[in-house]
Amino acid sequence: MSALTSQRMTPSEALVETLAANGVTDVFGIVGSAYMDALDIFPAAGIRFIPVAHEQGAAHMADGYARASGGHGVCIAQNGPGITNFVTAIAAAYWAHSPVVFITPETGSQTMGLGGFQETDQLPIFSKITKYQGHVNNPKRMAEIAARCFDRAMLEMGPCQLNIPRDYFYGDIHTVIPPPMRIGRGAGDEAALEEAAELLAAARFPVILAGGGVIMSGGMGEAVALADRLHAPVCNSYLHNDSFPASHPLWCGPLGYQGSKAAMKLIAQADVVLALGTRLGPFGTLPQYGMDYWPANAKIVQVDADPRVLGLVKPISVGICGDARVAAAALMERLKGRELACAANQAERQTKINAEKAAWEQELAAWTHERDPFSLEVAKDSKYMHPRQMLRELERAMPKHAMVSTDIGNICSVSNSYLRFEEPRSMFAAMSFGNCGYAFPVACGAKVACPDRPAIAYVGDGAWGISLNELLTCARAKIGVTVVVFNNGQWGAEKKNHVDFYSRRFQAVDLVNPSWAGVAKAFGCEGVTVERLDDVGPALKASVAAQRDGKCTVLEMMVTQELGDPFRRDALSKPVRYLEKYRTYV
Ligand SMILES: Cc1ncc(C[n+]2csc(CCOP(=O)(O)OP(=O)(O)O)c2C)c(N)n1
Ligand SMILES: [Mg+2]
Repeated sequence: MSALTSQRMTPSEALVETLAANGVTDVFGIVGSAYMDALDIFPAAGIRFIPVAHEQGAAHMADGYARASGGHGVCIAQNGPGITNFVTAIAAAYWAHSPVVFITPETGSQTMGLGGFQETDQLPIFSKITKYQGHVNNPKRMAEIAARCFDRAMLEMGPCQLNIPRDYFYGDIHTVIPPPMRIGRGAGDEAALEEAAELLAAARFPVILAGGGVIMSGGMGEAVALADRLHAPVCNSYLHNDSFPASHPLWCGPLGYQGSKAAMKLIAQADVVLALGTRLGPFGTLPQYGMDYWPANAKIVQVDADPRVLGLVKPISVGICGDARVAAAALMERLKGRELACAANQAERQTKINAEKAAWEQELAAWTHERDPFSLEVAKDSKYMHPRQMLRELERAMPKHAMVSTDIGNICSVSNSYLRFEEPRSMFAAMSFGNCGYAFPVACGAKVACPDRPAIAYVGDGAWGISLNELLTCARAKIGVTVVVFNNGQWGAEKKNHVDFYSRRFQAVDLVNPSWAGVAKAFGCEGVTVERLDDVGPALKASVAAQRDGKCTVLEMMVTQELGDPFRRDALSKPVRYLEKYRTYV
């Protein structure tokens, strides 16, 4: 019988059939009575339920799964506390533009408002971090509203909530299972595309800024073709180092915090920037290394699938609401046979690109440790590794097709200079939401989605404390990931602010750690303590080999307490105190 024929079923069956119709094979969560009636039939629908340690982990895993696979990531939890545990991870998925469908069973419709058990109003909590909130207000509408969540998550690229009063899983209904509705975005407005093509054809120094939209649209090939045609240097947008192949001669590296000076120096010279699939987020375009590189006088052509971000942060000359891949192809088509002003100085431009890249490589190679007074002091008598050297060793040993997730912290930020990729869906950084504890569960979800690719999480030792509970999930479900824990014994990124702004009045930034390798072993995972640079590469390779056997390994990197540039130089100021008792706190 076709799915479009109405059939008698229960709402639980309608939900599970809708998941199956959307190709769902994995769901993350913690078991709960609220949705047990649906969970019971997951196996018969070919859906694996992956039990986690904390619901935040489940939603992060759904995010990682979505980012790695390009499909939906799905999670579910018990009404009330299970659902509120989702909040941080859903906010993170929102800013990562992940099509996560999170299913939120709610307290029963008969007692809602009476303050019964595990009751809270579950829609307002997520109202600002979802693209759509579907509330099943009648059990007969289960399939319709569930299907809409899946459709909208893809249409708008972000988390959608499916809220279901728990008594609505039961019943006797007749329903159709709506087939998935995937709407193509197209290239965008014809006139805008024409205007953009004209600007690009007249440009003397065009630069492409390849953003997350290139990855999500599957448009890397089109971006490469366009770059080749224009012979334009290509920068990755902040934390999207996988938006353009690093081995390509036109690749210049990422903009933003701890990004590539070559990319910054080259985009600074642009007369036309094609911002392809990027919202030009404010944090990702801030001055770095003392350089205000954004080309304020350049013409900016911005392409994004979300019309609301066009011209939002940076003034633009042309805005194109379209799919990055299709828009790039359409621009290519419009440049066909056209004379390009930038063809005249192509060789000169490549020479500049090569020179800037070589200079940056040289600088990085010589930048073996941080050189500010605090860093020199703390590293002087340390027997541990300099973080930058350790990151370089990881880079050298990085396996092909690796997926790397990165957390929020000083060393994770510095790693931005050392993460280069050839293929899309390879870098999963905690994006603009910036929550510590993101990387590990996201790597777990990515690994479940792509079991044949190596999955590696970079995590600071502070952030590790937030997320390490999911080692249980890895051990139980045999999820083979490598966690590189940077053990510097401090919440380093915040300590850096104490150094730079608070006269080293350290407070709550020093960490007393157990042996993280020992902890990993106690959880049933592998654990290795690495103290020497020579051991970094072999340890990474061995852990990646062990992933094939479903083994999760924690590599505990013993590093000095030196600290790279601060995160929020832009947002902090020197303390001012007026009251006598605080006078010395400056
Ligand atoms: C959930 C959450 N809590 C607090 C912060 C503030 N914060 C940003 S970076 C940081 C320190 C990270 O320390 P660690 O993970 O050890 O990495 P390190 O900076 O030492 O490399 C903190 C606490 C945050 N971003 N997210
Ligand atoms: Mg730390």
